[in-house]
Amino acid sequence: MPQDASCDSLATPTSTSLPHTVEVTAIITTLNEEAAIEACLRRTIAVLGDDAEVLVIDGGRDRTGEIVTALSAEFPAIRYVKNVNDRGKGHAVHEALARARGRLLIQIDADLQFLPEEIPLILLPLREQKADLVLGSRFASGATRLPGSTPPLRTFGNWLTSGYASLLFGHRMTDLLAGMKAWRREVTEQIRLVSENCSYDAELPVKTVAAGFRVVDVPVTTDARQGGVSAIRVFRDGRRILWDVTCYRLGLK
Ligand SMILES: Nc1nc2c(ncn2[C@@H]2O[C@H](COP(=O)(O)OP(=O)(O)OP(=O)(O)O)[C@@H](O)[C@H]2O)c(=O)[nH]1
Ligand SMILES: [Mg+2]
Repeated sequence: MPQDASCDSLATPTSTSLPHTVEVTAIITTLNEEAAIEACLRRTIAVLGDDAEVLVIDGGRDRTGEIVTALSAEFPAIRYVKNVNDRGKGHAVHEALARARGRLLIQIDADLQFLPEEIPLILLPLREQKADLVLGSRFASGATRLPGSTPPLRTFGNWLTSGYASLLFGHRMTDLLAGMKAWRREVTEQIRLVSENCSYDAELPVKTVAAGFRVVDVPVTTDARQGGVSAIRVFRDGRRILWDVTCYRLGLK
């Protein structure tokens, strides 16, 4: 499939707007993920089946685009979008939502910390109508954390933000910042996502809870990042996420 036109929209779309024509859309945002993206896509395609599309929204400057475009010739389900004025992971997800045609949506990080083989596990509660949004949790009972997957400082930051958001929104979430999550498209048709940076990971589940949808944690396996460099700065981003979660609660964002 040909590469999508580059996107550089002024008014960022924030919700799912196209009618759904496939069962599943997988959203993969990338910032210089040339080391992991091919394996991530092959492993994702292998578990999704035919009635699916995979959107890669790329804000980086490495060979990710080249690799994804070549793979899209082999797998027509893959669409590559060069996010020209990329403003962060949240912005990339907004651009994906404007293009997504799935009844169910999955967002999985490209760095293979979360395993594409476990995508069916997080889709199950949606398919069984037991949840509207599912978080692939590194910290729920039954989760497996492989060596290097959850360094202590990040684990503490995640524990703090997850606990704070759970208290504020009255619903226990064990891994607010899960890098693999899935939801019914009605969720992102209804809620309004505004954060263009890393706060997106918190904004989606808390606004989903606030809108009265069912949010469920499913224990998953996590591994260390496979190559590339993390975009996260623990103190800067931790503070930002705590502040933004407060703003979401107060209706300021
Ligand atoms: N388009 C785009 N993608 C991004 C940006 N920042 C991160 N990503 C992608 O979003 C996913 C999550 O980013 P990571 O840097 O792995 O963040 P994280 O998983 O929260 O942090 P680590 O635990 O350190 O890996 C990866 O696939 C990144 O390539 C960005 O600014 N723009
Ligand atoms: Mg990561």
